[in-house]
Amino acid sequence: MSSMARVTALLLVVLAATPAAFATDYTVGESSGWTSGTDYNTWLSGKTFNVGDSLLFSYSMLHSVYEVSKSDYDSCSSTNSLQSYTDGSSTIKLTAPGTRYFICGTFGHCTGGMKLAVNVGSGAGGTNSPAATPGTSGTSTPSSTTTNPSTKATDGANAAAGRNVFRTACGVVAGVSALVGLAIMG
Ligand SMILES: [Cu+2]
Repeated sequence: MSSMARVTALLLVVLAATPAAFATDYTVGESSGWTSGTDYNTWLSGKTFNVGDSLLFSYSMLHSVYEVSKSDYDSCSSTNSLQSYTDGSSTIKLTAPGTRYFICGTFGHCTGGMKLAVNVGSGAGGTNSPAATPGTSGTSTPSSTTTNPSTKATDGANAAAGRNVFRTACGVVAGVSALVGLAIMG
């Protein structure tokens, strides 16, 4: 039984550690890379980004990557950028949940659609909850079913005892009324 518990504990540790193992490196724009003329909303569709994932921007010297605020993303302004990358191959790690905004710094490229907003989820919770459910339901269900028959047995015994008391009372009443009847006649 203790070895069983040890296996379960080990399994829970492995499951808790899995999200890190599923960290994904996304190449922005796939084979097209980070360039003008690519629809990055199409590239984003169907993808979920979590903490621990990375974005790889691959681009020629005509382009650059500027991480900016939401308002600068909307207005395509790179003057107050949070980070800038110009080396042609930039890996950006998604370290916290929230939305990250990237634009190209070359004039006209962002307004032409060379911009990317990535929604980063926490990545926790979804993998933890299904693992916890089978373990707890498996141990609690059999113990509750074994208590039910014993309570039914005592209920039955109480009912039988009640019937016996009723029968005795009937006998006493019958005996008393018979004696009363004899007394009246006599
Ligand atoms: Cu560009």
